[in-house]
Order: sequence, then structure tokens, then C-alpha cells
Amino acid sequence: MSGEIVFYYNPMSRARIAHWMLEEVAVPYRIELLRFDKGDQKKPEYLAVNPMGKVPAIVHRGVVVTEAAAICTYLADAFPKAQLAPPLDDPQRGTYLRWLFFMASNFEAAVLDQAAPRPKSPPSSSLGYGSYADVMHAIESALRPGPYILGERFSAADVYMAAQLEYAAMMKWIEPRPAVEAYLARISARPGKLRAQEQCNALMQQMKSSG
Ligand SMILES: N[C@@H](CCC(=O)N[C@@H](CS)C(=O)NCC(=O)O)C(=O)O
Repeated sequence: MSGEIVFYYNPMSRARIAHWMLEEVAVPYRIELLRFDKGDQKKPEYLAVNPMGKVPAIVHRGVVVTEAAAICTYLADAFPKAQLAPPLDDPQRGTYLRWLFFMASNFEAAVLDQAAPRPKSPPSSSLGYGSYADVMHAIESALRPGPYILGERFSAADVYMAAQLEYAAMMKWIEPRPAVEAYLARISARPGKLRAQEQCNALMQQMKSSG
């Protein structure tokens, strides 16, 4: 069983979240670039890895992990030296998991429904996220004490949270909020994030020139 991490990637996608996380844990990995313009993500070779035909996905020790939030959680646990997850017996583990799940379920759905409202939406009592306003209020309140979602300790939950917030802000799906902006500014210069960004830019360039 190979200890190598294979990372299925496209630079214009949520795979950037996993890329940042891979750089945070700072272990070797091999990128398998999937070109959306060539439909690589829907080819049988990749559907055998992820039947959803979506990225990111990683394969490590013979196991496939998909879903950006799960990949962040998995890598933090698989490589504890990086200290990006509170250990199982640490009470902060609860807060850590809470925000990883909150962002993957409530934030994603609330923001996308806000950006492209459904013609017929279930009542907020039936929606897992309640309302967009409640979701943003919860996030803002949780981030206000800072500097990170767990206070002084940076974790994989910040990778996922910051990446999601940053993308939504860039797309203007969320309006500027002081606590969120301050949080994103604090995180923006992390070396792992910058390394991932640099590689991403290089890959995009490479894709452009190879046509
Ligand atoms: N739930 C997945 C969503 C992944 C996803 O939607 N990936 C998109 C790019 S951001 C994708 O691969 N789209 C290609 C396609 O559907 O053809 C996650 O959080 O990782």
C-alpha cells in the first residue's frame, strides 16, 4: 500500500482548498491535473476514483478521500506533526469539528442559495442552515475574538473556513464584514497558502500555454 499522496487537482476549483492544506502539512504529494476543458474529470479513469467526477480527491494508503472539508480533516489527523488538529482528548476538538462541518454544510448551502435563490425554498425551520443572515451572524460572532476560530491556535478548520470565506468574498456572494475581513487578512500571508497559490499560478500558466 503506497504511502504516497496522489492529489487530483484543477487550479480553478475547490481543489485549491486541499492544495493549501497539503502545503500546511508539508508532506510530499503528486498532482494529477484534471483539465475541465478536456472533460478529464468525467473520464472513466477518474470516475473510478471519484464517481462524482469532481475535485478535489486524494488517494493515500489505498484510500480515496473526497470533499475538501474531509480532506482537510483527514490530513490534519494523518500528519499530527503539523499540529493542525486538536487531539481527540482536547476539548477544543468539539469547536474544531463544529466549524469544519458548519462551513461545509451550512455556509456552502446558504451562500449558494443567497447567490442564486431557489424559486421555491423550504421554510427556514426545515433548512439545515436556517437563513443566510443567521449563518453569517454565527460566523462573524465566532471569528470576532480571533485571531483564529480556535483562538490562538491555527488549525485545519481555519484552512477550510478561510478558503471558503475568501472565495465567497471574491465572488461578492457575501458582503464585507469587519470580523471576516480582519480574519482573512491575518491568514493571507501564511507560507503554505502562498506556496499553494504560487504553484496554482504556475499550473494555470502551463495549461494556458499547452492549450
Ligand atoms: N462537495 C465537494 C464539491 C467539489 C466540487 O464541486 N468541485 C467542482 C469544482 S469547484 C468540480 O469538480 N466540478 C467539475 C464538474 O462537476 O464537472 C467538495 O467540497 O469538495
